[in-house]
Amino acid sequence: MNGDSPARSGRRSTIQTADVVELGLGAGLTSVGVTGADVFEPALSVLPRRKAAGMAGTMQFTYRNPERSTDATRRLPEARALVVGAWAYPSGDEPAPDRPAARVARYARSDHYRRLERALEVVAERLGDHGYRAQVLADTNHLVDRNVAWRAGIGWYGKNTNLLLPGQGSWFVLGSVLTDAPLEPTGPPETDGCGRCTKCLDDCPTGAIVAPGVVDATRCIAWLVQAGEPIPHRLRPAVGDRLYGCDDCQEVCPPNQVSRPDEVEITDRSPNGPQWLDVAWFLTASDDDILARHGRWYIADRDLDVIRRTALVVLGNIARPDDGEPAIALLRRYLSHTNPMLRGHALWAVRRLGLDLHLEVDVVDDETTAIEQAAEVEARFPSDAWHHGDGVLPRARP
Ligand code: B12
Ligand code: SF4
Ligand code: SF4
Repeated sequence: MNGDSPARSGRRSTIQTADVVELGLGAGLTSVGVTGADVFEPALSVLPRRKAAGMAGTMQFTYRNPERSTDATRRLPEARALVVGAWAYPSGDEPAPDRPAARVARYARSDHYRRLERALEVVAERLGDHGYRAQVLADTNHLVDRNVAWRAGIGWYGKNTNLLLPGQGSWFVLGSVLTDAPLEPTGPPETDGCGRCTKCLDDCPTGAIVAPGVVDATRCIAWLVQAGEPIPHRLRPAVGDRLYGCDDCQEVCPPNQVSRPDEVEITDRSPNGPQWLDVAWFLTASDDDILARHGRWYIADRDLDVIRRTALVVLGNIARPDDGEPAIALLRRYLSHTNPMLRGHALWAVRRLGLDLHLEVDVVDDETTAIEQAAEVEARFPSDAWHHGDGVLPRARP
């Protein structure tokens, strides 16, 4: 997976924070910072609280073992510092095609994580040349990436929980190099760049940002489309045309409205793949074909029916009368699919499109009905305690 540059000899030569920052910027990172390898306290206290409040749903990632994901020395006991970098991805949009098409969030249109890792590997290799151990960690279960970036002072926690870089916004992926080099930290943390703005809270289509800095993942479309369970009924219309990821809370964010000075350069350095994908293709392609094109996406248990389930919801949300027979043929096929979750989502799409008369929905069996009934469960509303934020970061009150 990620590179580990072990000390190449017993001898170590000096390397300064300024050197690694310059190296990272030269490798294409937009911002580079350094923080110590001590425990990431905010996340250590927040992860278990969010989990206990039911806001993590079935998510694992950093939630699986907060003691590990907030303590880099679990990975490298002699670690002294983390060099964190932000890799920019294009923020542009493509016009929607004239056929039922599903939307992919910007960060997932191309393998920006791989490009981020390559840039971080340049830093790791140089640390290795100086005789230090260095490991690249980007988007793993082992480290809370945003907390590292925040403590290194490269950006602030937006109320949508994304990490924003001053003057650059949040269209970045984040990763770090863990090292035993005694690098001086950058910083201090940025306390607040949001001010009185609340646009992301107001405009999230599912109300998933339940308080400033608090996302309830069980309502967040970015998680719903990845999770292996049926998508709750009341949230299916809000999924809209999104097949993978959701960008709404970043699209409405004022700091992201300002065009980045180097957007053209970013697009050259890290070009994006298509924004729009053919829904019918996902409902007819084999597992192997889907994996060949989109295998780098997180798909719960690598079960491609999870993607097909979301494609059925998208079809139910966006099909138009003039899509006619092809959409009906696809839904007919899925009404008798062997997977009851897919039968249930097809049934929902049929009803949403008012196609009940064209299709024999009375064939619906008990198993499908049970799954759909379970998906009727109302999304929870967390206690008022969350409406005051986590209170673990020093910042101005909204
Ligand atoms: C789990 C996860 C998710 C989950 C949960 C997200 C969440 N907000 O918790 C889901 C699947 C929903 C998700 C969605 C997305 N994710 Co995600 N995700 C992760 C992952 C794997 C772990 C994050 C984590 O530990 N969350 C746990 C909670 C506790 O952390 P937190 O929300 O940051 O909590 C902090 C704040 O609450 C803050 N805080 C505390 N009190 C207060 C008070 C106030 C007022 C404020 C403002 C903040 C604040 O301190 C807390 C502790 O650090 C990381 C990768 C990694 N290994 O770190 C990527 C990561 C966070 N995701 C990323 C991305 C790109 C996204 C999406 C934009 C993708 C998309 N377009 O669909 C969306 C954004 C949704 C959103 N608004 O967060 C990037 C973020 C880049 C950035 N610029 O911030 C990361 C870092 C991946 C990467 N390596 O680049 N993600
Ligand atoms: S990613 Fe979408 S659903 Fe999740 S918090 Fe942001 S706007 Fe809401
Ligand atoms: S939309 Fe406003 S409140 Fe939300 S993250 Fe952006 S600046 Fe902050």
